[in-house]
Amino acid sequence: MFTPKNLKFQYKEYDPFVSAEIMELHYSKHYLTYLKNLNTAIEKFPEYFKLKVYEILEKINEIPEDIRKTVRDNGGGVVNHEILWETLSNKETKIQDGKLKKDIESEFGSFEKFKELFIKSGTSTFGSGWVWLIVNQRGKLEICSTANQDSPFMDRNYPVFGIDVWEHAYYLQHKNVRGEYMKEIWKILDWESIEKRYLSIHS
Ligand code: MN3
Repeated sequence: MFTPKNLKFQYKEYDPFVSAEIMELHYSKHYLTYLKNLNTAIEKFPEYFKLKVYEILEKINEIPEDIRKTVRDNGGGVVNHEILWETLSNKETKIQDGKLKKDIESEFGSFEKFKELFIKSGTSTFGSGWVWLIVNQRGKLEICSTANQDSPFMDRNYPVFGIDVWEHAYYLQHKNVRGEYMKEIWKILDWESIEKRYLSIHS
């Protein structure tokens, strides 16, 4: 069985950047449901419990057809949300000088430019999905979006961090104004954890 990863803070501690109501719903209803559905599907082929969920996603095309779609949607839902929980702080943060900042500046021109492109990409993603900073197969930083709960791991890209742009992530607080949500959640990105994720793929 795959077990849930805890949030780093209490629901109300993310307020006002992300409301307690949204955090609770997002974690306890959406995330835990993806996890439950994933476990139910994998129980039919329990040898996959030996892998990490992201390793299952990397070989999604080899997963028995019987459960492939369920694993794609729910396994993606699990991995994507766990990256989000890991990379969210509960207070306003700033990126520190380091390899990630340096590499973002050399790839996107400046950190501000990167932020602008990322928020724009999240705001304009059509329908439900995620926007990501990935390290692509050529080892380059890139902004991309994925539809539904598809995960960058399925394309053998490495997700450094991502923002959930499904309506369940913002609608109760920002209604249809997704750009406002993007700006608010951006403020509490935990750049220390994000840098750690970035450095871990180089080690
Ligand atoms: Mn979500």
